Amino acid sequence: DSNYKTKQEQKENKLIWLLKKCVASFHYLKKLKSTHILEYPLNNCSSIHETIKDLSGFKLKNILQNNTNRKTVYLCGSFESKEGDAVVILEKTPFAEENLNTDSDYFTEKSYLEKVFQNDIYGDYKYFPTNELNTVKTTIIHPATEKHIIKFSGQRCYIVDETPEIYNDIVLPHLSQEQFNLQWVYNILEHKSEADRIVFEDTDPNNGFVMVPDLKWGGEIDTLYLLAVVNRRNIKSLRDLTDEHLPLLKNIKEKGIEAIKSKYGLDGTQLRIYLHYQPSFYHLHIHFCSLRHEAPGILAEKAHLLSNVISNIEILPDYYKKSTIPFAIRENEKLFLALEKKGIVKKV
Ligand code: M7G
Repeated sequence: DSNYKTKQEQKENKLIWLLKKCVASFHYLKKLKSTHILEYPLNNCSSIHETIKDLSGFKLKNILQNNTNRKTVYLCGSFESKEGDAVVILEKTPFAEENLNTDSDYFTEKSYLEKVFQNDIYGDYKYFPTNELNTVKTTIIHPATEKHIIKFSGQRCYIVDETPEIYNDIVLPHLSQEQFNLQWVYNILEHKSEADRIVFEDTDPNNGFVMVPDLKWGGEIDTLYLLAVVNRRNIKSLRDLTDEHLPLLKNIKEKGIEAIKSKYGLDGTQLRIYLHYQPSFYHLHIHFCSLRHEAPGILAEKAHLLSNVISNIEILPDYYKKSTIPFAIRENEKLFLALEKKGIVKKV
């Protein structure tokens, strides 16, 4: 009889334990949703990207930034009958050398000239090349989070000298609350998106990676921009790298260069290969860019050449755990507020 009773109690205890687990999981999911980790709707059916044909449904709210050097404008708005904000990026594309030949429509009557004025031997014209030669690279982010809107706003930047203490006490806890969703990265790794764009893949779980054209790349060789996304999911950024990752970093460098050489004919000496700190996306990835192209994010406060990274770790295995790594931050970012509260940065 007492044996039966203990068994009953055990069953009841197990049930209570299971119930408690369910409640905890529910609270955990709720918490994830309230942070920015689950920021996208789980149901993708309402995605603007399935149906959009033109920008007639775009309702412009404001211009986040107009970069005349890059001939790029960053717009914030929304789409008719779609929930949420959208960021639309319009970029006038560079000339592609492969289109500059005598057969191209630049030099036929399909493209036309409008004279503005003439003075002696000097003439000023507006030229209207055919549509094919005149594309505007367009990136649409929808639904866009507040963090996307901040990322593309032309705000004042500040340099923060991030010591390991600042990273561990302020930046890292902030990252677990606030970071961009990594679904697009996992979609690449799992061949759910951009599978037909893969330039190279090494499936090794530890040292492997997938190389794809970067979202920013318009496709001209002169502005070549590829991204190597590592298979491992536990490396957030440069900060996490130690000698344990040397085989991975060397593998990416060697095979990434080889892949670009064989597909695009561009030599390794013509590539700028680097990591960003801070990155926007905390899943390790390496940028491979044409040396001739001044891509966004190649400035000293953000880009770390892969060769330097490898060398620093070879000299000191935990170099990036111990060093102060400066980075630039916009004043409307939430992390800025956290750093400001601790007196680490101050608005000027
Ligand atoms: P980052 O160093 O984390 O941030 O780089 P950054 O945006 O400040 O440079 C992430 C890189 O991933 C950037 O170069 C983006 O252009 C690129 N990227 C972002 N998304 C959302 C995608 C995507 O969906 N597909 C591809 N192929 N590249 C992306």
